[in-house]
Amino acid sequence: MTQNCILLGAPLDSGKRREGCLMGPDAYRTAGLADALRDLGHNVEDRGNVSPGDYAPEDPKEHLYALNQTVAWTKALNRAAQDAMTDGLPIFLGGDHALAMGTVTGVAAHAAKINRPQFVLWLDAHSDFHNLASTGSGNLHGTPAGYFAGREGFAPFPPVPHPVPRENICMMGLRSVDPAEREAMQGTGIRLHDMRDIDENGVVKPLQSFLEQVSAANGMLHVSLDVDFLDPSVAPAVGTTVPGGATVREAHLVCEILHDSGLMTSMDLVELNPFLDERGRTAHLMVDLCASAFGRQVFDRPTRSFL
Ligand code: HAR
Ligand code: MN
Ligand code: MN
Ligand code: MN
Repeated sequence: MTQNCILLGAPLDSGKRREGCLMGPDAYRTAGLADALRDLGHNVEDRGNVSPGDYAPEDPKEHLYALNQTVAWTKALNRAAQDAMTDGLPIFLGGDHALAMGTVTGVAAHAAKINRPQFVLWLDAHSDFHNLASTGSGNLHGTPAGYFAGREGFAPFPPVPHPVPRENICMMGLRSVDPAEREAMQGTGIRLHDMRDIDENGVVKPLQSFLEQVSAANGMLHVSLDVDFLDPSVAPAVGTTVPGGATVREAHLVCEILHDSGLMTSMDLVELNPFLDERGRTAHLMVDLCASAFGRQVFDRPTRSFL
């Protein structure tokens, strides 16, 4: 299916202390993302970069790092996401994972407008399910899933009128989950697939099962791909490396199945830090994965062959 892909740069670098993710959008452009999607027959519009606008100076006594800046980004990205959803399939070029506070709440607001349920596939070493009280590091890129799932304890962030129901969230690749996050997710119905689960069962079965749920509900599906879903040996350009991640083929297979499902309606590419890359290899791998999610494959399979 031909998609109207809308590239939106989100050079947000405020979700943690180590800088460099602000270069992410340009690294994806340099690595040829737009042409890769066009070569697959899609329409591509690059809307340039979103800006957070003005925000108050940060309070040096504040435990939360760059709080005001991240609130400003959240508002701007929420608006940009709602706008883009009316025109096509947005691909948000991060930026660190704090951007998902804006992108996911924005796409979920759009889904509510058109009366469809929102689903989220979270591909990440981390669950990012803290709230502002539970984060030990004060790094807000550890909180977006908690925010869009509607956890309490997020003022001064905007309230979330359309939280993503926890039963509509699937996380794959987990291998770094803090005790407070584990407790907050326990018994909530979030589908949690850690790396052991993937070692034992592979990516296909858990993904298929989730996609069947999305399809049965006529849901919208947001896919949030964190670079650290992948093993750092193949994707070194990330600040928070956790060994034991997904292989190149596991990640491609997830993306290929996503394409065949025809269910994805929006996507984030996050946590790429080009300053840490080796001759662009991580940026190129992320572009290749995105291409798989938009139909690049050796031989065509019948659409929705997984169902
Ligand atoms: N859980 C840790 C914290 O809250 C680490 C969070 C790191 N998050 C990311 N994104 N790198 O997935 O500080
Ligand atoms: Mn196709
Ligand atoms: Mn993350
Ligand atoms: Mn992560």
